[in-house]
Amino acid sequence: MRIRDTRKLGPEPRSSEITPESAFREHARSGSQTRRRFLAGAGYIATTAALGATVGRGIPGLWAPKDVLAAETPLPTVPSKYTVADPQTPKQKATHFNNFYEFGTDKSDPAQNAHTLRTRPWTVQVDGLVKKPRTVNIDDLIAYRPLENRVYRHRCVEAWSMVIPWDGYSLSEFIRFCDPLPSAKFVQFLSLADRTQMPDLPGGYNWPYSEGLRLDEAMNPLALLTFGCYGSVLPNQNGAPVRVVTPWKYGFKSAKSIVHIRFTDKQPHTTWNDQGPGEYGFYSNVNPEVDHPRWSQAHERRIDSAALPHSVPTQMFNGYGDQVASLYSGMDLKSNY
Ligand SMILES: Nc1nc2c(c(=O)[nH]1)N[C@H]1C(S)=C(S)[C@@H](COP(=O)(O)O)O[C@H]1N2
Ligand SMILES: [Mo]
Repeated sequence: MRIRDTRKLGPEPRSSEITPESAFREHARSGSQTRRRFLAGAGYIATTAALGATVGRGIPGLWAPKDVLAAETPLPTVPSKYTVADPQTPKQKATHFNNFYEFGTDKSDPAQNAHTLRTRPWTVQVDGLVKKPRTVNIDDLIAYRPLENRVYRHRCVEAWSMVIPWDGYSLSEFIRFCDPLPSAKFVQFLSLADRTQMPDLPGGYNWPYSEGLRLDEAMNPLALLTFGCYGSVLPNQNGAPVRVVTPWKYGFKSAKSIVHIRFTDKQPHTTWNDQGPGEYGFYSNVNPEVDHPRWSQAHERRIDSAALPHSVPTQMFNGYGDQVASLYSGMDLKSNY
């Protein structure tokens, strides 16, 4: 598959630069009018004076890293056609019942412990089968495209689910920018694994957390490169400062706190498949007809605005079949679980 971005990305950075700031700025500028207005309303000091003056420190006038460090920092978002009618999960629940094993294996651990994660400075390394390996600054990445507010169902393989408004843009947009070689067939996402920031990093796992997608899955518009939820920057426990969200797959496919994106020609290893190969496959599409060896996947416990979790039937591809089923035509989804 040839997926080079044909749109203008601004001048090529000098070979001495590793970060494509100029290219990201070019894009940030086109949307900057609306964003400045939004940010002014949100209490930001909007200034263009420094535009271009700093390198690798984000988009001046859009992002001040010291502000972004604060929890609850609002993100400028645009409405999205991607939404569902299901009642949303209140933010309090979505941010206090988490899986982020690097901060402990109980659902309440991440909210309690993830404050030790430092999300600035933060870079994402992009390499493997790409035309040009790069290291991208997180603030440039955030400003690269307008951030859509997308409400997705979120189904964990453990059979609980939520409905969460995420803020981000299609992963495909960034992959086009990365310009993978025609030989690239998969993309791997690696999370941060740093004992100094994750003192409870549990033993027995193959850190760093690794996940992956086939490149055509990653290019599906539903796959979201995610920087926020509920209109604000991601809380650390939800995978700050950047994660992936693939709503038709079980939640473990969506790696949190990503520091490295690698394009490969072979299926990358994935943490949960390493952990339990008979229980967690590479594809991990939500499928009510393929049970986990230890429990049924036919229903899920929906955690939403109701006082208590309630059972709802699980939908094939989590209800996103019209958008993703064609990716798997002719595939046996029972053996490719
Ligand atoms: N790095 C990392 N990413 C991760 C996990 C993890 O333990 N570590 N857990 C996964 C699982 S099992 C789920 S269900 C979702 C949970 O996301 P949430 O806490 O934002 O709901 O994150 C996924 N991404
Ligand atoms: Mo999960």
